[in-house]
Amino acid sequence: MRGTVLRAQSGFFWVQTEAGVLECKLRGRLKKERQSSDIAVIGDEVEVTRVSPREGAIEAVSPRRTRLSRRAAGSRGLWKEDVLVANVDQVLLVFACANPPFTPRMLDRYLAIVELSNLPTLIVANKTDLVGDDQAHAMFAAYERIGYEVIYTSPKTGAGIASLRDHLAGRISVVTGKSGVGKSSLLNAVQPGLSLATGDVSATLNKGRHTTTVAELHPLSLPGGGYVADTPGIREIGLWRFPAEELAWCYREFRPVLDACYFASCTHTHEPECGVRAAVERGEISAERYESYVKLLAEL
Ligand SMILES: Nc1nc2c(ncn2[C@@H]2O[C@H](COP(=O)(O)OP(=O)(O)OP(=O)(O)O)[C@@H](O)[C@H]2O)c(=O)[nH]1
Ligand SMILES: [Mg+2]
Ligand SMILES: [Zn+2]
Repeated sequence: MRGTVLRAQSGFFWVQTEAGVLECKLRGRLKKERQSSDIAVIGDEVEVTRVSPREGAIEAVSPRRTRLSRRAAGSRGLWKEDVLVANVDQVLLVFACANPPFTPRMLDRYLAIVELSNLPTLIVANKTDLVGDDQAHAMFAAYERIGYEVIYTSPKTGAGIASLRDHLAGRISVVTGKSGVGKSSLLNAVQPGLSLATGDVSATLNKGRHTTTVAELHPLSLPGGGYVADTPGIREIGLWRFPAEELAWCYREFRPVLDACYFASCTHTHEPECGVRAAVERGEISAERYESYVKLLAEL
């Protein structure tokens, strides 16, 4: 049978199949072939055989369409890729228009991480009721101009919930955003009873407590199905070992002018004949986004 991994913990995998959810282990053969901790992760499409009414064995894992991964410490000072979720269709970055206040710099950080993973992004501007539609649109206009899709929502008034539902239907989505922006409220509005631990988990991590997080895909009862991934998300991935030379490419509106730099290794900060800085001067790249790039680069 074909199935989708919903949850993985200590060598056990909960796989959604046409016969319901089966608790599975990996066939020994798979473990020998690939000596890694992420042979199967949530979101993976797998082939299972049933060994009892509720149990199965994972025989094969299909090639991943996309992945959300983290760079983890490897042996001899090297890093290794640690896949958190497979077959991710989109990452939802949830921000509140107010309370907590909207910080474009934080959005830029998240966007850079998602761009590096080559995953589509949907920006969710939540709590529009607190500032009004006009101001909400003004706050995110710069991101729409550079080609990001933004939806404007408020679980309080119901605004944008139908649109959010359409975007989630039939896809695997990772939802992230800092504590208090309204992720749980939004998902509850989409599907009552659906509440994720995302923010709570990152809040715990920030306090430095050590918690084992169980990543999980929550099935959606929407047309075409769909899943929302419950993971610590982008925060946990962070900027650790982010390749500085790829940061400019992760600012998507910089891409068309990167060829115009005189130096192939241009960092776009001080070099002469820099295509990015020329584009900032011509007003094609916003000064805010450029400053945000320079600050983030310095951090890396
Ligand atoms: N005014 C207003 N308040 C909202 C809206 N959405 C959520 N809230 C409130 O914002 C607070 C935080 O919402 P949550 O849904 O718990 O936020 P969260 O992102 O899940 O937070 P964590 O779980 O801590 O990561 C709650 O008091 C909500 O009632 C909204 O659209 N408008
Ligand atoms: Mg929450
Ligand atoms: Zn340059």
